[in-house]
Amino acid sequence: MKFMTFFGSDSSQAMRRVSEELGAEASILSCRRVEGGVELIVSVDDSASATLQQADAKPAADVQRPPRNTRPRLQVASSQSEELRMLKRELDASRRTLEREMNAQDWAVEGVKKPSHSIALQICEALDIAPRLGAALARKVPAKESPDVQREMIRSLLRRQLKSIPTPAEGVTALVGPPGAGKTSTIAKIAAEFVRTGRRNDIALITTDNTRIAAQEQLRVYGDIFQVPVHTANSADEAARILKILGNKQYILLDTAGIGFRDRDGIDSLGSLIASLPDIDVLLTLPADREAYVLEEIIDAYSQLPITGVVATHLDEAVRIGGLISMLIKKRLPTVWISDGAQVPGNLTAATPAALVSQAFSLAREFKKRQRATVAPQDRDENQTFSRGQRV
Ligand SMILES: Nc1nc2c(ncn2[C@@H]2O[C@H](COP(=O)(O)OP(=O)(O)OP(=O)(O)O)[C@@H](O)[C@H]2O)c(=O)[nH]1
Ligand SMILES: [Mg+2]
Repeated sequence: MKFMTFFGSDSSQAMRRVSEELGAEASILSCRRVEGGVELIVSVDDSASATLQQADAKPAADVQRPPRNTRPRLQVASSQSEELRMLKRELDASRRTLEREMNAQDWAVEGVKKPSHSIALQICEALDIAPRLGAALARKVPAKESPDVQREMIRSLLRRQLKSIPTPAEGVTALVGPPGAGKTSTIAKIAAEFVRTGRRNDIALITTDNTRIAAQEQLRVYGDIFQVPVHTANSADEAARILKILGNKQYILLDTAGIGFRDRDGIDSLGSLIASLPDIDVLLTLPADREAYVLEEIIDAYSQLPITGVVATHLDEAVRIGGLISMLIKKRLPTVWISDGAQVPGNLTAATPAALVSQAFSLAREFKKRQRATVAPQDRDENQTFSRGQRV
């Protein structure tokens, strides 16, 4: 076991450095605020660190870097015992807890730096807005205003910073994103809406997902139900050929295989597929129930694709969506659709900044209520985040 120290200007940057250097499985032993930022100490398994060091120690010309998907990561190999896998799960859970705690620390620091803006900061914190964006918003809200006015100003600032674009209804749209994000369901919901509004003959579906046995079948079942044609393309050439044949269709939706943000090779080949097809609109499907730092990893990994907008899914399962909103603002990504349930047809609406912001406030209110209900009366004063928190 070896110990390594990482430094970042804030907790998110330090965490990102750890995951860039060591993959996702490093275990974080401690985190502390130091001058100019945050310091993380992580433990590294010796065998993995040795492999990494050997690769790095070779002269540049000799370095035979393994393919990206076989790059040694600090992963528990599948041959290792169930006990180790459980340990890994526990470490993952503590990593998530640590991230939340560091976020809280970041908020505390912002509060100390700008005590006069504490009401606006507390509102942003309750929404789960990323600390840096929260601090920037709070700076724009005059501290002398009443809490109600400050809340309305934050609402309106968020609405102004978020962007949405009209839902596409012609050309070709590909849905991309991590596994299980809701790409196929969203495509089925859009197709169902075309059928409901008498445009069955205007639409066709193509799936390029040949990674899972059931993936193509899933879209075919929807196609059968709605009587919408579904085509399968197993290569870029095949996709191009099918698109040509479907030239008479007004709108074509392209379903793609779910690719995790660490699978750089997978995203590279998806990028090549998209690049080989003419005039294609690419929407990134983002599950709103993931933490902001996970969403950021997904967005960054997919940024090599010409993403024009986002389909925000799993909104019904999100505890708060300040993280999603922060990432959409930070990465300047407009939203197109919002999916808030698994039901097909249904549970899909055109996204607007006002709807997202209003959802963010109502989720934050529910979250705060639940927090209050679970904190014993004698502990309420210690639960600073919510006992001092502003009404949202
Ligand atoms: N609660 C909820 N469930 C959803 C939503 N969208 C999709 N699902 C469910 O999430 C699961 C995965 O949805 P899919 O549409 O298959 O996701 P996908 O992105 O196509 O998945 P892969 O093809 O495996 O990458 C299914 O059980 C869906 O019913 C949503 O907005 N809310
Ligand atoms: Mg799918």
